[in-house]
Amino acid sequence: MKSLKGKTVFVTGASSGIGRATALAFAREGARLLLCARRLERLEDFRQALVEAGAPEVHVFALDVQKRSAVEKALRELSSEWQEIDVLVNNAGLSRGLTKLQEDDPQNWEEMIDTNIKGLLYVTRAIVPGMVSRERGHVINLGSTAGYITYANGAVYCATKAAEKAISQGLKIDLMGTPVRVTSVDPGMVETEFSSVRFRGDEQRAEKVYQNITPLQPEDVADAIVWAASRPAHVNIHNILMTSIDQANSTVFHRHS
Ligand code: NDP
Ligand code: 8X3
Repeated sequence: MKSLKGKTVFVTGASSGIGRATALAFAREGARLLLCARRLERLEDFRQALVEAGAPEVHVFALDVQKRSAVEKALRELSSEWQEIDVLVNNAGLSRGLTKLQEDDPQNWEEMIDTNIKGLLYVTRAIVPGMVSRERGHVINLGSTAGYITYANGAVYCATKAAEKAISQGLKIDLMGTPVRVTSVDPGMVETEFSSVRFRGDEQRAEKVYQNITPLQPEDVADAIVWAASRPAHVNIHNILMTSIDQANSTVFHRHS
């Protein structure tokens, strides 16, 4: 097992759900944490818990990964002690709506594509060259069961996660000959703010998603991410496809009566 103590881990979208749980899990391993999201106050409130859990240092900053020039500027202007990122977790992401494609609002598509695909690319492009030149690093992307099988009314969200799968595979190929690793962690349903964001704050509709079913918890996904990051340096975990016991794929669920 590779120790993560003192390693610098950058998690995008750490203000909620899987990103937040992942930051905490890396803190418990003694990693230094660099965290971003749009809601800076949430990250600031979270900082003390991370230090208490074991993170020797925590730096948080506001960033909207949809904005290319903001991503480039923020990462270029990081102070020297935060420049050498060992693990990048491209977690920031969202879904908007659950609607037939022909009836959907294109604004929903823009948000999902700009965040889940373009945002991931902007952050990766800014950080991976440094990993290559330092001859160490690991990129861990959040995929989904939605990237394997498209479900009804979710064409564009599923397309963004299929794109994440292709990008993770392509990045691995392009990094051949370097020691930089690439992993895609691909969960099924996880109980986070994801559905509340998808339904723009309609909590009743969001709660129904998780009714009569055991979803994954964000900590389950965080465990898998830390496991992938802590494999020996010569081991590259390509994918971790994971669901709760009540899910077979993105369309087959077992709901308790
Ligand atoms: P949450 O809504 O709980 O968390 C999403 C995080 O992403 C928040 O911290 C949010 O922060 C951040 N984020 C969203 N947009 C941006 C942006 N433009 N710039 C920076 N940060 C952003 O959802 P999850 O934890 O469930 O989702 C995390 C990832 O996991 C996503 O990529 C999602 O697609 C993926 N996933 C989720 C599954 C699920 O069932 N929940 C299953 C499979 C994959 P803020 O709003 O403060 O910017
Ligand atoms: C999130 C899981 O099934 O809600 O990627 O799309 S799902």
